[in-house]
Formats: sequence, C-alpha cells, structure tokens
Amino acid sequence: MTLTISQANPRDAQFIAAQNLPLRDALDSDYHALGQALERRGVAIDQVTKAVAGFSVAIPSWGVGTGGTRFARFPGLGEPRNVFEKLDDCAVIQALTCATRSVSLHLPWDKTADLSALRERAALAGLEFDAVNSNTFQDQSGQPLSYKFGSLTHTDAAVRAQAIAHNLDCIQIGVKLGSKALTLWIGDGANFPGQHNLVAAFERYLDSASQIYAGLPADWHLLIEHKMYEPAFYATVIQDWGTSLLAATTLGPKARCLVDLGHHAPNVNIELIVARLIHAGRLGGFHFNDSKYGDDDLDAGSIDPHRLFLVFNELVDAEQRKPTAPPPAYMLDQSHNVTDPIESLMRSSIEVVRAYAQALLVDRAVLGGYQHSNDALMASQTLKRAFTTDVGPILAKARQLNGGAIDPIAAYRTSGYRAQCAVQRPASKTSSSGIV
Ligand code: LRH
Ligand code: MN
Repeated sequence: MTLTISQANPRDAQFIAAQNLPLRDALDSDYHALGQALERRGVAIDQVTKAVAGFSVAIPSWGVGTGGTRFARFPGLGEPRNVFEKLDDCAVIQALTCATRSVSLHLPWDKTADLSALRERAALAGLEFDAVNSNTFQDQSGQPLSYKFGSLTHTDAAVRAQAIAHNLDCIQIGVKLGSKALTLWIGDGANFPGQHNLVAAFERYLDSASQIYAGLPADWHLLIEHKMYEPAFYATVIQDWGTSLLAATTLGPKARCLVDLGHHAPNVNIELIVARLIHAGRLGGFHFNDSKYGDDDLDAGSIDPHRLFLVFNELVDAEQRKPTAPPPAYMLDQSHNVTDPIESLMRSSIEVVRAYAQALLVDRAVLGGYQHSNDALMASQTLKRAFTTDVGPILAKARQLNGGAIDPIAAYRTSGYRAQCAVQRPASKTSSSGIV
C-alpha cells in the first residue's frame, strides 16, 4: 500500500465511521463473548462500558511536541509550533479516543496574547482546559531574577516575589480559560549537604505558597506535586508525599496533593501513597506516565501496567466507598522522545482507561470476604482475575459509542495527519536538548 499523503481529516466523523466499518462485526462478537463471560461473574458489561465511556484523562500540552533528554532532543516531523497547533493535535487525540476531553497547559510555554481565540479553538474541538502548570524551574528571556538557586524557596525575597507573581498570573490566565486548578511543581532543592537549611527552605516554601493560595478563586484547587529528585540531586524541598501532605494541610482546604507516578524511588508502593492521600481527603490529581528507573516520563502502562491497575484499584475502591467525593484530576505527563507524540498519547490514554475498566471488574464483596478471613491467596487472586481480564472490547465499544475510532492508531496512520503537518509546519532549524 503506497502511503501517498492522504488529505483525510482524522477529526471528521465520516472518516472515523469509514475506518470503523470493517472492524464493527468483530468488535460486536468480541463484546458479546466478553459480556457473557462477565455475566457469569455477575457483572453487567454495559454498565462497565457506560462508566468507561464517561472517563477522561487530560492531555499535557507539552506532550504533543517531541520530547528530549538532557543530552538531546530529536525533533519529529510536523511539530506543533504554538499552543494553537498543540490544541489541534489534542483535538485529533480526542476525536479518535474520546477519552481526553481536556488539555493541561504549561505557562509560559503556552503563553498567547489572544486567550479568547484559544478558548474558542478549544471549544470548537470539544476540549476544555484542565489544571494550568506554572514554571519557575527555567529562566525566561528577559526575566529580571534567576531561579538558578530556587524560586518559591530562594533565600532572596525578591526572587520569591517574582515566582509568586508568576503563579498568580497563571491563575488569572486559567480563570479566563475556565481551568479550576493550578499545578505547582518546583524543582527547588540542594545538590550538597549543607547547601540548604532544610527547615528554613520548607518554611520559605510555605510562606510563598500561602501567598499563591490566597490568590485562588473559591472553586479552585492548588495541586502540590512532589518529586524525589531532579533537578536537585541531594534534597528537594517538596520531595515526597509526606511533605506534600504537610504543605497541603498547612495551606488550607483548597490545597491538594498531586501524584506523578515517575516521581518516586523505584519499588515505592505508589498505590499505598494513593490510599493514604484518599484517607486524608487530600488526593487532588495525577500525572500518569511510566518509568523503570527515574522520572523517565514514558508512556503510561508501557513498563508496569500492573502498577497502574493497582493505583486504579484504590481509586475505584474510594469511588465506591465515597461516591460523592469529586474524582481527582487525571492527567498524563509524558515526554515522547522516539515515538509520534500523538500515537503515544492515544495509546497512553487507552492504557489509563484500561486500568480503570479492570479496576471496575474487581469483585469487591468477594475481595472483602477473603481479606476479612485472611485468605491471602484468594484475595490476591480476586484482584489478579480483574487485571487479567481482556477489557479491550469494552474500551473499543466505549470509543465507538462516543463516536471515536475502534482502532485509533490505525485510523490516525491511515489519515496521514502527520505527513500533512510536515507540509504545513516547516521544521524549525534549531535542535536543542531538554524535555520540550
Ligand atoms: C516535573 C514535571 C512537572 C511538569 C514537568 C513538565 O518533572 O513532572 O509536572 O511541570 O514535569
Ligand atoms: Mn508531572
């Protein structure tokens, strides 16, 4: 099959319907077979599909461009050159997966003078704006004071004031775009013992963050994102969930904790951290990705899908225990160095929805019984049975019912969208390093 540059629009409903046509019968028979198997387990497949069709995970605007490492970034074809083109790519992901209804912006990377045009572009694509992210981990050109030695915790009050002002500015931009949260991640920390007074640095953080907190609208959340290390390599001010929870409880009820799966030491039990933050009523959001060693920002579910399932097992357990509690903000946060970012974001959103669907299949009454009677093996088996159920037909049916593609990657490749972008978006000459 010669791949001429198809001019198909992957967001077009007729194009998607045409791609689904040859796949429909096989999906219906797979769905029917799974439905019968689940019925024998007392599960109504259509109920699970309905819940799955309502699930959504936000796309990071910084994820639709090719990412890099500190060594190099190898730009791909047809890279988005501004926030409007990033939104166009997010719209393709949403049209095909129907599971990514919102976009999380990063400022000032996504700064634009015309916020109403941006809001309109998003509305046309059926997209909303999720949490906005501030950035005091880089110096912008023309920035008066440097963040080399920190931002909200810098020993110089003027630098702290500059960082606070930037965060308040992000909130104002978010308000104009309809966001309801500010994600606050700072890289502040020390590379050597003695470089920082560990207590004073945290107290400066609390003082600065309280001034940002004071600028939050009534219906907003401040999502505090902890990270074990990088760019600081000895001590990070907001290093772990305990410090994040301490900060959230100190700041006030609108402050919540955001869990980025890549921000922990290998083998840390992240689902346990999630359970604790749920207990504390302070679980505010997630940055889903996967990793084997550090903050590798790999595609969610690509390295350890069981860990993702165990996190969703805690979330669904909480959902069923406290149905009125608002769900945390679900977002992806990834860096796509060797794949087409749109393909990686589509399959990552599918893997996140897969973990949610599998967690919905856990027979919690039976599990509770085995846990109560200390039947460790059958308790573990009850979870594993849900994890090993192929929920693929449910995920595809939910996409189809939402008007999306039964096979998003195949539809995307057939559309030739990337090749079209390569023509419309001439490559920038500059190559650089760094995650974006
Ligand atoms: C820090 C982080 C944070 C973002 C950045 C792009 O590692 O996870 O959430 O601001 O990545
Ligand atoms: Mn993150």
